[in-house]
Amino acid sequence: MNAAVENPYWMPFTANRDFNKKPRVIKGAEGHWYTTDDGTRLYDMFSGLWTSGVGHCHPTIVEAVQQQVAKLDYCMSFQVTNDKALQLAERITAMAPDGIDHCFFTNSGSEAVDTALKIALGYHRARGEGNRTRLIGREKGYHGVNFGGMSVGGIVPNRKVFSAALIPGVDHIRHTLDTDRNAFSRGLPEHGVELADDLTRLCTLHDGSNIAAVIVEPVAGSAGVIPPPAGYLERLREICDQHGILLIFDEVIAAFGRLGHGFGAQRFGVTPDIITTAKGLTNGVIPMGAVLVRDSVFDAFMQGPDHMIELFHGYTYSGHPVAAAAGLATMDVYDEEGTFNQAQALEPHFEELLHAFADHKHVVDVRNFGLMGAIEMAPRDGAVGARGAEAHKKCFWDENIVVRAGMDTLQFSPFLNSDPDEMTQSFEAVRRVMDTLE
Ligand code: PXG
Repeated sequence: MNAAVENPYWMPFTANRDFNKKPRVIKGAEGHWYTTDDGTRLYDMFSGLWTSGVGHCHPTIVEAVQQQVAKLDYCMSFQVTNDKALQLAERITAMAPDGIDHCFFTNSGSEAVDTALKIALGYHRARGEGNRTRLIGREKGYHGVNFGGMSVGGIVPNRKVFSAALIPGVDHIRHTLDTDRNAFSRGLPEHGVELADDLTRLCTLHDGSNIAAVIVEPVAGSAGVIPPPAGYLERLREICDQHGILLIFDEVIAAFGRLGHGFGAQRFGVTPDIITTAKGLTNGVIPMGAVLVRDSVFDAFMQGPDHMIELFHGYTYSGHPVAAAAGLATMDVYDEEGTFNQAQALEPHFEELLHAFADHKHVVDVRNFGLMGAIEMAPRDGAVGARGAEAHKKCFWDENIVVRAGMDTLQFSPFLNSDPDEMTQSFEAVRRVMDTLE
């Protein structure tokens, strides 16, 4: 065993050796706070991992899970289903934009993305357009870590080692981060709608009739919160329509209140053909993802003999009853507590707190939309990411707050039902940390 790593747990997206020098272990949570193994309380500025919008261990969801696991712990998901999965599919398609009426369950966002890509390919083939095989992503996009999502994704370190195994026939449109023109924008940046026309370039190059689908996050999350330029998503929709290309919104982060609505599509007034989601679907309590599709997409598969499986795809745990029960309870909380309105009401305060960092000596950009926010710091000479990593550690150890650092960009995903004063105090703590950074 590597002497520096005695811990058998190989942690995901983690500097394992560094972590093991001084492990940070969380053993409890309630509302907006975590508790560590030494009893320290930590304020969570990231809502889990964009997951837990209504807070940790919400009693309504906890109780629903407890009851369900004692009643129906599992049931086969092929040719049979359970009552909770049916109810949840109804509930979230009712919440989805008009015309999006079918729901396929997965266990994560990565699986939702790979499922959506397969559905796009199957859709065109079922309609006699099997030549439409090309998939288009966007630079800086994050669509999970499975082969499809990694291939359409555009975050370089996630692709680098696996370059030879990326699926063929994938291309990318340009990202929309433009700090020269848009730094310190509040909400949607003014410049850059023309970047959507990069899709026209790819339609010219490959001929649009060969392209199956385009996948984008409405607001790029993992790459450091990159809201789309005003008018950009509308333009993408137009170009897709011109060429018969399916538009997929990856709403693993954007759905369920993060942008103040059930779905980001509703915030933007742009309806895609397919939506992928996860995270807030169960408030992070039990892993679950979903792919929502337009009627026309579903209908295209419904042909051939009735006894024949229409889509040869699915997971042992698709529509798991305990996950679905968590999802239903989460939807109850969203309705009963008016979570999406709470989130909208917090936006101005969150925006003020973030943009107050604009004058900080290390800060080169501040970006926000809905309850997604980022403070980008300049990298140190020859040590990209070091300043962000130090900020992350100091927030944790010195200020007892949990933030997320992607290289030198601090990211914030406040609870949808945050207490405004706690939000203020947590940003004061971030400033104290940033003031100590070289
Ligand atoms: N799509 C999007 C847009 C995501 O944000 C996934 C797909 C994959 O979901 P799963 O459930 O397979 O992890 C995500 C996940 C970050 C961060 O630092 C974000 C995610 C994962 C890890 C880190 O912002 N989002």
